[in-house]
Amino acid sequence: MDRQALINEFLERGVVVVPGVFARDEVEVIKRHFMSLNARKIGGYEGDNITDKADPLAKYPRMVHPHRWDDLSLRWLLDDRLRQWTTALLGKEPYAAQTMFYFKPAGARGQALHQDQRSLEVQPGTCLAAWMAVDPCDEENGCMQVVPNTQSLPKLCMVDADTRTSFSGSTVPLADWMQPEPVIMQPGDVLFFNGQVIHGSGPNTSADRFRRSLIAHYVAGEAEKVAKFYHPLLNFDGDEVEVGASEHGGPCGVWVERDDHDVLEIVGKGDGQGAIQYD
Ligand SMILES: O=C(O)CCC(=O)C(=O)O
Repeated sequence: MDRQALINEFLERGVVVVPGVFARDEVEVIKRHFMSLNARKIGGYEGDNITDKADPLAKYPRMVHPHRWDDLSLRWLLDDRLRQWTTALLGKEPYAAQTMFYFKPAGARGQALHQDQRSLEVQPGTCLAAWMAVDPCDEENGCMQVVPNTQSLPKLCMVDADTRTSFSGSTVPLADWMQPEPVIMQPGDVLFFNGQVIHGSGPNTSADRFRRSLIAHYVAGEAEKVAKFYHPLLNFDGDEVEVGASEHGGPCGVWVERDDHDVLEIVGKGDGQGAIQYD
């Protein structure tokens, strides 16, 4: 594996897959651990409001912030391999903000395209996701979809998502020059992408395959504020780090057509008005 080539890829495209960060037997232990928690109805996130009992996600709700009560999740979040990779990609050791586990069983909806910075609201700087495949992921079982080269975009204004294919209710529109790419991964591979990168996933259309993933979000070490939902941040030694609470909202970008080409216009707070070229 050419480490520097992977770092360069991240710097150029805002996204990179590092193969085999975790070994297959480690991932197997993680998989069994979360399946056992789910079987005991421990840790399912209720904030997604999935009330239809026939929805596959009702039986397998994602977990949000399990590192706050689950030692395995905490150890994974602060694992030295993730410390090394996140530090190499960001140029400075970040703080840990979040873990999530997605089960995504057969028939489950995906998550519409979005930017994580919209949720974490890191200031200054941005966040970095480390998304580990627990199962082989491909288009059939709803692998991740990313839009490379969107790492420098500002936050985009959200619109309603199609909730027949997405469990989350909002999404970001794409410019005419953007094309989501499927990310094919094997268990133990980690996809890294920064907080502005547009990403999401489609439904799991397989007959019987899960598409499980363990996800961490980190924030760049110079951050002074992060949305309250992600407090407390941790450093890689597991100590809590004090930062301020950022607010949601503020100016955001919408695509407008100019000379047959989509460009971004920033709307929102009065002083943020005006068209900016972000292509
Ligand atoms: O795993 C997925 O399907 C989507 C995950 C995601 O978008 C995220 O972690 O921000």
